[in-house]
Amino acid sequence: MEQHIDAMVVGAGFSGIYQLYKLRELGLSVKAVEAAPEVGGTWYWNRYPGATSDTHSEVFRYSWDKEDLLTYPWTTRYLPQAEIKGYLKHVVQRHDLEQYIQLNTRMESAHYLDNSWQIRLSTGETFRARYLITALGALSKTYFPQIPGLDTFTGEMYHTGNWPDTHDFSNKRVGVIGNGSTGVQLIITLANQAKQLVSFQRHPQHVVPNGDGQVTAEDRKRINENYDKIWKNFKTNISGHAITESSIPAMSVTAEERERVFEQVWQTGNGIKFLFGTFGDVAISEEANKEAADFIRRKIKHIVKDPVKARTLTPPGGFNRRPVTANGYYETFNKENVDVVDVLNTPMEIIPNGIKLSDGTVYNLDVIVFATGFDAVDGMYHEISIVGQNGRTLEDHWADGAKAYLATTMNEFPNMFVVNGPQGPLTNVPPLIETQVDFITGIIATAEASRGKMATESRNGHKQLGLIIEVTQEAEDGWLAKTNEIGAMTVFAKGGSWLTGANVDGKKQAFLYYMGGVGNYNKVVQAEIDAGYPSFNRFY
Ligand code: NA7
Repeated sequence: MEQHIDAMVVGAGFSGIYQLYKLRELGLSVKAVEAAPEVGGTWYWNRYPGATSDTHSEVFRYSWDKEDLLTYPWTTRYLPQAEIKGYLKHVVQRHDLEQYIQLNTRMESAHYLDNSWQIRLSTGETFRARYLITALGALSKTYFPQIPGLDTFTGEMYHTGNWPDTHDFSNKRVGVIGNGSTGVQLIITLANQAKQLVSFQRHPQHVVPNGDGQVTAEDRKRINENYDKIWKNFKTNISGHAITESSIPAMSVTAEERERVFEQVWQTGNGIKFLFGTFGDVAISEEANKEAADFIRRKIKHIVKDPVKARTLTPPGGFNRRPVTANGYYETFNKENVDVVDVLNTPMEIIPNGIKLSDGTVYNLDVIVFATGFDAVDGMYHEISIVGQNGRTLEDHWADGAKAYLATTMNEFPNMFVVNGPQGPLTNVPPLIETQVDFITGIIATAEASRGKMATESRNGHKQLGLIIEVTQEAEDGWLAKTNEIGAMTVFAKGGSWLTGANVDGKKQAFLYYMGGVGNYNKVVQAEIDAGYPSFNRFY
């Protein structure tokens, strides 16, 4: 038996929760489904030791509930995972949204049939919804590289993005594969718990301290008084972080001044500020970027006492990935129980009792942790069968790489929207989600308004389906072309990371992110709204 609703929201993390709230505000009948046993999304699954947001606490939250914004407590400059999950749970309770959320439930398929979406859930239930909004998270499909011998290991094996309820590392020998933002947080934390910790590192990263610390009552008062300015800055700057960005070219100042500026950010944090707040061209000029990378290389040499470890930890190339930021990473390798090995030049294989390098060295391990990241942005979508108009599958539509107009919607998938989809800006995510959810909700409101009008005009009481909205192929292609063009102008083009799909073996490489800055992205979104959604087809 099909159950009829106005809208289905898939996922109950930052995106799904706000989308549910907004559609309820429109007066629609909405159901949200969430695979996990709790709300939280990314912040439910990523609960490895040390998991922390690396965005300042004051902007790692929603801005739409002003009262909550000013009163909900936090105490540190960056939020630990449990606090973020707790915050999202609080928002759900505060706005009485629990009744619309079905936990432990996945959407298995969605098929656009007879002008609405037929949706099948893992529980066996089937729904019909006029609108389908997927809020699956950009970093939710864990990536497990096929390292030789993977299945032979007899010890414990975990992925950071799917962490177990219980674990105990005391007195254990732990191998960590991966040293991105996740691996770095994990290594710093586990080094204090494990008997021995070895980082099996392929490419070293540039890790900048984050300047974490307590937020005092005075700090909070100042933040509260400045919130309007803080959000305005987010909406108009490049990074979307609570930092002052620089427009000064790195080479326009003396070497001493460059050193002073880099040092000041190194002392106060963080990695995003190091990229955008030191000099205005670190993300676009190879020369400026090299200056930043050289500074970090000098820091590593100075901090890490063992010259072999220091050499292994030093990245030879550019500072051209999503910045990694955490306190005390390089210092961690001065501990006797912590080591790092280079698995790019001495490739590894997993053996029953640990990891063996190509030079014959064997590391006996009790635990291997995969901090190997995600099949980012579109990874989760390949697990669901989504069929749009004329039998067009999302797999086909994304055969040459995932794409969505303004990261929110695709041609031939009418009345379907994705939150935080491909080609959105690389930025602080919660406020971006608000922009996208507001945009999506605005489009739905337009369709609903016309439906109301049709219903009024209908004399014979026929059920009216209302307006169907679909982005044009031209608009989608145009946005993709712009994204690729801008991405190619940045240092990230050579970064070989999840931003371009380069981290996953066999994945099509293209910019999954719009690198033109969140301010410019917001302008394009606003222009679309102001012009009455000219990039959309409408039909009944
Ligand atoms: P990342 O940043 O994608 O990092 C994944 C790490 O895993 C990275 O160090 C990879 O090395 C390593 N990796 C992946 N495959 C392998 C194999 N086959 N062998 C050895 N090492 C491997 O994921 P994170 O979870 O850390 O962070 C994702 C985002 O979450 C982050 O940017 C923040 O926005 C929050 P590589 O450098 O590719 O050689």
